[in-house]
Formats: sequence, C-alpha cells, structure tokens
Amino acid sequence: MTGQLEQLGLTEEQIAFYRENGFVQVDNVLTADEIAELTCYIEEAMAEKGALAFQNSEGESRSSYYRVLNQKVNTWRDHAGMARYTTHPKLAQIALRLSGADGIRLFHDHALWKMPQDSKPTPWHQDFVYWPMHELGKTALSAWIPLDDVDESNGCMMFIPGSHEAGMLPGISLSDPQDIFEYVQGTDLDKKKPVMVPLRKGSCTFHNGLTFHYAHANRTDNPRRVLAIIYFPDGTTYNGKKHVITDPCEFQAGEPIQGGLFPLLASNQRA
Ligand SMILES: O=C(O)CCC(=O)C(=O)O
Repeated sequence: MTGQLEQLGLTEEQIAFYRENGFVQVDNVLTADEIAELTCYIEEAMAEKGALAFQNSEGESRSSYYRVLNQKVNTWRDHAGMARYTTHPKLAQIALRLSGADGIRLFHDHALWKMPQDSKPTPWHQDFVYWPMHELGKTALSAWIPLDDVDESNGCMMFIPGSHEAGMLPGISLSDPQDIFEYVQGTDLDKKKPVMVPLRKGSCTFHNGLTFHYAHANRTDNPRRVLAIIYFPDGTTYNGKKHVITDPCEFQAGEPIQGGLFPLLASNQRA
C-alpha cells in the first residue's frame, strides 16, 4: 500500500490530513511537460465554440458572474487532449485514496479562469449543495489544478479546516453572495482561521464537496487559469435536482449516476 502511495506522491499523513481538514495540498502532481501540454490544450478548449459553457466571454463580459469566474464545463467531451488530463489516472487514484471510496467516477471538469481587471473573489461556499447527488456522494471531491503559480495576488484558494463536518448548508450565489458564516454562528467553525494555499504550477489541492472554500480576486494583468475536476464515489444516486450536467441524461431520482459520460476512473479492484 505504501509503495502504491509513493508512486502517487501521496503519504498516509496527507490522507489523514485530508480526512480531518477536508482539503489537502499535493505537490508535483503533474510534470512541467504535462503542465505545458495541458496549458496548450485548455487554451484551445477555452477558445472553441460549442463546448458546454455556463459563462463565456461573448456578451457576458460585464456580467457579475464573469467578474468572479469565466468558466467552461466538460472540456474533455470535445477535446481529446483535455480528456487525457481530466481522466488522468494519477489524479483519479489520488482522489480514490483521499475519499476512501471503492471506486471513483468523473462528474465533470471545468476550466476556471479568473480574469484580470475588475476581478471579484470567489466567495466562501460549499460545492456539494449544487451537485444532484444523494448522500453517498458526500465524499465527492474536486482536484483544483492551477496552470500558473497562484498566490493571494491572483486568486489562490483558502479553506476552513474541518468545515466538511458542518453538513450541507444553503447554496451561496457566487455573484451576489450570502455570508456562509451566518449559518455556523456560535459554532467552532465560526472561529476557525482560514488556511491560504499558494501553489506552484504542477501542484494542486483536493477538497471535499462540503468544505468551505474561497479564492482571492485576481489583481494581476493575466488570467488565473485552473483546471478543476470533480469526482464522486461509484454507486452515488441521482437526487432528482436539475443540473446542467445530468439533465440531458434523464436519470430517474434514485438511479445511480453512471455510464460513459460519468466514467469509472479508479477503483480498488483495478488498483
Ligand atoms: O477557482 C475558483 O476561483 C473557485 C474554485 C471552486 O470554487 C471550486 O473548484 O470548487
């Protein structure tokens, strides 16, 4: 087991840290060559028309959402190079180990650009509340992979340690945010100090879908470019909620989210 973890560049301590705090930093997860190739691919994907996008630069450049994020979803379905990185076995294996699930499926990827000038922070929020998943999915998690070095000046992330234990709180509007801390007033979480995680390119963070997280505004002259990949435990069922990723599949509530659009990327059977 330790040998397998070593190959992934992961330690038992990192797994324990993730389980306790709901996030973890993993250094050197991709090589410099991989980052260079991925950067080329993701730039192509962002420039393509037709990929499923929540927001893009056409006609929405002044929208309040765009000041937080310029986002393109499921780049992997339209770009074979992106598919290689979104389904990268090392990333999926790390997600499997951190989550403790028996198998891990892809929910979706998204390119997350925080544009320069007039940039707003990504407010404190949880992710799971937006995902159309039943309970089992509560170990669902994201890999957040910057393609540029990130720090406080261009949109690195912050996390509240242990906040994944708070359970699911109401959703937060990213463009007109409520204060998530209002929901945990008087609890220990209210007093927990955020942990800022600057990263060198090639490194990444993983965070649980319930962990409170935030990203600084981008005060530099260049876009902050990130590939985020969302994974969920095999066997997770659809909860019937409308969602841009699952709506076209016409799942019935209670059905497992599975099939070729949600591929099994890693499992204990295949490890
Ligand atoms: O990149 C950002 O600004 C926010 C990312 C985020 O909220 C996420 O990956 O869940």
